[in-house]
Amino acid sequence: MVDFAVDGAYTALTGSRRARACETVTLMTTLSRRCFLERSVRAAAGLTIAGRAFDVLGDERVVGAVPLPFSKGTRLNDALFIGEHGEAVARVTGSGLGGRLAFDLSRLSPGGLIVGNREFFIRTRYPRLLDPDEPWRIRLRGFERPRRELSLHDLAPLVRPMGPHLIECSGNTSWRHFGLISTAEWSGAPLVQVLEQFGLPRRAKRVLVSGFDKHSRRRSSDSNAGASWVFTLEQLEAAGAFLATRMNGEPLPKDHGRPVRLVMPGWYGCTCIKWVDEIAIVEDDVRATGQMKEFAGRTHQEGTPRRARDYSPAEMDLAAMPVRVERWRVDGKTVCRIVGILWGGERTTDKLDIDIDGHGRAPVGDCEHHTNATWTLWTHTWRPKRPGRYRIAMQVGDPAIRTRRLDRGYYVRTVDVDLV
Ligand SMILES: Nc1nc2c(c(=O)[nH]1)N[C@H]1C(S)=C(S)[C@@H](COP(=O)(O)O)O[C@H]1N2
Ligand SMILES: [Mo]
Repeated sequence: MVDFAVDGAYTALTGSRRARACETVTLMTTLSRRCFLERSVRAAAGLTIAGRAFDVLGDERVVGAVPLPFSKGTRLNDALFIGEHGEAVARVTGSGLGGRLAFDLSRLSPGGLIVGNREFFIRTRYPRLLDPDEPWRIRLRGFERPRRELSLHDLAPLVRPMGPHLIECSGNTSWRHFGLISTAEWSGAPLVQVLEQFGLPRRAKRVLVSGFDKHSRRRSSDSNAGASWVFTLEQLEAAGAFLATRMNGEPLPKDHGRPVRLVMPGWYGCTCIKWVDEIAIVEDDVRATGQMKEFAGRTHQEGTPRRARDYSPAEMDLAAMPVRVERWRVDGKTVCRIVGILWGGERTTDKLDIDIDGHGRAPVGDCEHHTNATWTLWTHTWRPKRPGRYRIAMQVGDPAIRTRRLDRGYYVRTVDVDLV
């Protein structure tokens, strides 16, 4: 009974958010809700589930992907992240090159880890000069066969489900509450397969992928027109690059590249060219594109190399940040439940640490990291002793894992906590 009440309270407090989220974010399914209840009931009874003991009042745990909130407690309003005054989240601003939409990360829940098409972050909106009624053609350059272009019809037989993949803008900052990051389920055609099918020359090494990028205004305040990136065939193969035509079961929305975009799993969003209209086999010493140069700093290059071959892969390192700090009242005390994400990198870790206010690192309470393709939700229980402002920094305690952004404090967030 207690658990039912807890679940009820939890739903009541998050209900309105969820109702709003319903439209576009996949929410807890009936099945996972049922599991949630079952697990809550079993946990409350003090049972051991899957070999793990539950200290129900002291330490809330995640079972599988479903969180068990404090079994006897009331959820209060969340503590707010401060010092992130900038653009609003969850509201589209600007148009064309300056068009943006930040996803509201604080809404993530274990059952809602796929972002709907209308909420997925946007960096550059549909170019006004593009005519959606024109049949789409991808120009081919440098291919062996006399073929000059590809149509969507040519791609169709190669399109298949690609599963969930996360995209993060390399310029994802606190200015938009770090909301230039999202995950969707994609369908597309593996790029290397497309190249091979349509006459990839045997000696080909580098491939240029370009997207339509003519906007009525050539420059916006923080970006330049011209979207293209040069990859090696090995990079495309290793990352599992694909030409996406569908997102969350629907044709790509206009702002996300309709009718076709590149998804480069594990690489920053600036390589995920939208409105792909040209694929070219290029010389080994080809010059870097304007896009590569523009994003050199944000993709951790050394300086701004002039040749494409001098760019290192624009991969996202493993990173983590808090996305919500829930305040709960449990036994007359304030207990915080920090919910965060872990993403990027090439291998999973069981060594995620949290450092609150520089008081030293502690392992995160609950984090089961099974994939690098998409984000993982973690939670950490924290009992602040006094009200105040706290800096939350994440670290990975595995020297074999590169974490350039975490090392620099890029995703550190500060919260204001009131005690009750
Ligand atoms: N043609 C084109 N493709 C583009 C861009 C662009 O400006 N023009 N921006 C890139 C950047 S910087 C990012 S982060 C991703 C964002 O993809 P999204 O808007 O679908 O989230 O698209 C990439 N592809
Ligand atoms: Mo980006």
